Amino acid sequence: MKLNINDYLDIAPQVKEALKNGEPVVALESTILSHGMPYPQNSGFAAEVEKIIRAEGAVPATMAIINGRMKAGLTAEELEIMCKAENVAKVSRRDMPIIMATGKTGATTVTTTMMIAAQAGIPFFATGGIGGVHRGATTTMDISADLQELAHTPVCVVCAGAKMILDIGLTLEYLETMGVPVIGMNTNDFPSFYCRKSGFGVDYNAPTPADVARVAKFKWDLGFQGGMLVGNPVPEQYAMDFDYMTKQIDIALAACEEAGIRGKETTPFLLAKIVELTGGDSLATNMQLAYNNARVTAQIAVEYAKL
Ligand code: PSU
Ligand code: MN
Repeated sequence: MKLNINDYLDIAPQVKEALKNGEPVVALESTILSHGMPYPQNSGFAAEVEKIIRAEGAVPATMAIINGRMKAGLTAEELEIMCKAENVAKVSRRDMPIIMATGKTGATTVTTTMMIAAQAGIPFFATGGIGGVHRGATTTMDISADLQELAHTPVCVVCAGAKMILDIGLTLEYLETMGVPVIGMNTNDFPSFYCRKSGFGVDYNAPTPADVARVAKFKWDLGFQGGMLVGNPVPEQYAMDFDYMTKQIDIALAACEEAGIRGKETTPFLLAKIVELTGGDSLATNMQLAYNNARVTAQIAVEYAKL
């Protein structure tokens, strides 16, 4: 039986129109809303991100699973459902067929956002931070499915780096093994989410969004499989102190261990704990870096559409 993707996927009218005309579209995830930020701050955030993308001349497409159907582009009402996050699962690749078959609602991670973006034909995606190799992974084997997805799915993900809750060195090793280009947006250093540096280098320091678009074109024109990762540092005025954040993250990791948190609960637990420990300061930084990623991703998509 031939797949008719329309049996499973709803693309919002404005997104469909833009794709038909070869106009730039930017994919967004919903786990950052449902399991990454508190309500109601996430609600204002969701609206602002979409506004920033439109201001750059691109169309935003937030991904989710609603009542068992994949969505590329949400209405204001659907965004509110994801932000309120009542009975909203966190959906990774392994969860996707189950959530869909049982008609449930779930938020898409970087992994599942990439999957839907690829199905819809959207090559650029803005997020906050990606999942990666967790500290202590040598014994826990906790490696985010995001890294496998970057290896196989042709989407360019723009993030503010990876949080220090992860082992950034091992995360970059994994990406190298999987053949994923890691590009710095005007930086030689892969950023660490709250901070502009991590101490680990990137494969290429791209001076402008147009340079990222060119790498994407070469990679995909040549038929190389898989995605790309762009590390876009948080703007200087919103960056947090590296030593202070290192301390807070160590406290959060100890609390996670203490509470016996495992598996898919780990990342949401750590994110909420860090917001609590920093008295909300980290949330403000989280929002600003995501706005900055949305802006740059829209610029990359606009440049790519010209090539
Ligand atoms: N890291 C962040 N913020 C987030 C996430 C990660 O700084 O919101 C979310 C993303 O949706 C990412 C997911 O894809 O967590 C990774 O979860 P896990 O570590 O369980 O793979
Ligand atoms: Mn994990």
